[in-house]
Amino acid sequence: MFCYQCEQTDRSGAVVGCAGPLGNCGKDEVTADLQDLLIHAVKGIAQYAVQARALGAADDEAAEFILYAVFTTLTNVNFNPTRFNALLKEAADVRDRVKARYEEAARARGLQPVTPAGPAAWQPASDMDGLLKQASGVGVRAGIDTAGPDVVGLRSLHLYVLKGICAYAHHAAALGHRSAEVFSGVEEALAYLAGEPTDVAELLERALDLGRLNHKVIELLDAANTGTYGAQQPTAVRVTPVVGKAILVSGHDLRDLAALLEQTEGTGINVYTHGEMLPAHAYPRLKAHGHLVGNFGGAWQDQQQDFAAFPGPILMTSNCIIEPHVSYRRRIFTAGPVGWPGVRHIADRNFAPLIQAAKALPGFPEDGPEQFITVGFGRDAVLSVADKVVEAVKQGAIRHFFLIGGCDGPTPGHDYYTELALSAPPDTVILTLGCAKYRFNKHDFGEVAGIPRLLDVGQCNDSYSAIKIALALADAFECDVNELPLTLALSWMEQKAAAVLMTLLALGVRNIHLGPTLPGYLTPGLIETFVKRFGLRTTGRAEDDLAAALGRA
Ligand code: FSO
Ligand code: SF4
Repeated sequence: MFCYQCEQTDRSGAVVGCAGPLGNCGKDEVTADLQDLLIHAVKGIAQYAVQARALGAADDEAAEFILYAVFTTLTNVNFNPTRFNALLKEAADVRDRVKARYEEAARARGLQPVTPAGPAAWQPASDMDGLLKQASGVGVRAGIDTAGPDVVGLRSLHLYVLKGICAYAHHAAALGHRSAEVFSGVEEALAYLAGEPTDVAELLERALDLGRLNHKVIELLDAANTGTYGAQQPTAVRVTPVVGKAILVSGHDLRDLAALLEQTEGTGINVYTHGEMLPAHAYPRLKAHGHLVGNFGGAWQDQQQDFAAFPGPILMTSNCIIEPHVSYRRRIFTAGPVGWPGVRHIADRNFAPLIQAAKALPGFPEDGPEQFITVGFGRDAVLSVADKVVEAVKQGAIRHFFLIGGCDGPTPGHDYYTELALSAPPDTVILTLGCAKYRFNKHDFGEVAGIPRLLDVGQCNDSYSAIKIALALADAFECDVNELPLTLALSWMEQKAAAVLMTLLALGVRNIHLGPTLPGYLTPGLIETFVKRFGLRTTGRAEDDLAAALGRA
């Protein structure tokens, strides 16, 4: 096992990375190795898919399988080796189907089909020992001795950005929003990696291309979410319990939540959001369900205490899952790409077992004290007051904007984001998104120039909205986005954030504060390149970064 895809990675040895038997997230070495092999297998599908698509014989079901399979390998998504064993067999079948379609299309045009080398030729070993042997040669560090650390670092960056893209595109596809351009971009990027590229400059340019592709993907996801459930509206969300039976829903998948809300309608069971599901309260067609009563707990890393204290079943619709504690192991369920050995999985959005569990569990015996936070400042809500904001900046009432968000994590360095938000002066506005918001979203920031100082844009999946807001402000001030009085402080914990980072860099956004540490797969040489070319910097001391930001404004 070797894995360095997330911010939690092991930094205690000479080489940064989790090397087993257990990663810091709890991923065991069998699961990690099977995930590596699954990535190898989907590269093989992609090699044939690129050829098939070029001949007009695209297999979009295969493309969706790729999104799903890659999503299962993201940090804190799926820890179940049995699922990976099955996915590997399915990947080989999908590859054979795409290959057959391609060869038939080629022959129909009088062409001799090509046989790509590398992952396309992979055949799954018949037993676990054989699969693990196969996995040992295909991990992210394969080729490090010959290609060198910078090449391997950039290939890793490429893969992880692609993982983020696949996760976002999977969520969009779940709501029926699919794009041939995205499918094709994902297939091409995987096929490119299958060829073990070695050109550093080309790898970097193509990573930026992936950032551009991700921009299209998050636009697609934004259209899927707002098109299906309406544009987010500022909404007060109760953060304390309501008496009665209860179900808690975590993760990012709005379609899963919507299905659960429909199935619990009229049952008397209250539904609560956890972690990244919080912004769901702001979507008109989700909040119309009166039994979506509130938000419970904090960010993903608090889930063991939050779930233990919750008196009903819990549904994880995407990352981040942590090893379920024995106190709630029998009442947590997974859906979609998520998995944990021994935890009941609901693959078809039939949540009857969850509803039955809710009825059998006590629920909350009484109401908690009334306490609310406000969410729902997606692009529509913020841009509807853009004139007011621009005027307030021109008159000096608003001095600076901070975008403080991303993916939270358990390491102590994440306190930086809390300190930065809490020490930002009263004439500043804080935009936030992702689970990093839980570091400060229950604090009362008050208002400035008639608008709330804390604007919750949504999930990390809503980064399209944040980008749209920044670009619209730049337009309104007739300046470049880098000339805005705006500081971006992002925590990148996992691969979706890596995708968003590349999107921002590809859009020309400079001087991003990234932390709390930089990705382990970026070598010192690559970091130097990122610093020089994009002004990328690590988060420093909050007070220094704050002073620098305000001095610049
Ligand atoms: Fe957080 Fe987890 Fe949204 Fe990430 S719950 S850490 S990028 O997976 O997803 O912000
Ligand atoms: Fe380590 Fe992160 Fe990989 Fe888990 S996902 S094994 S914590 S690098």
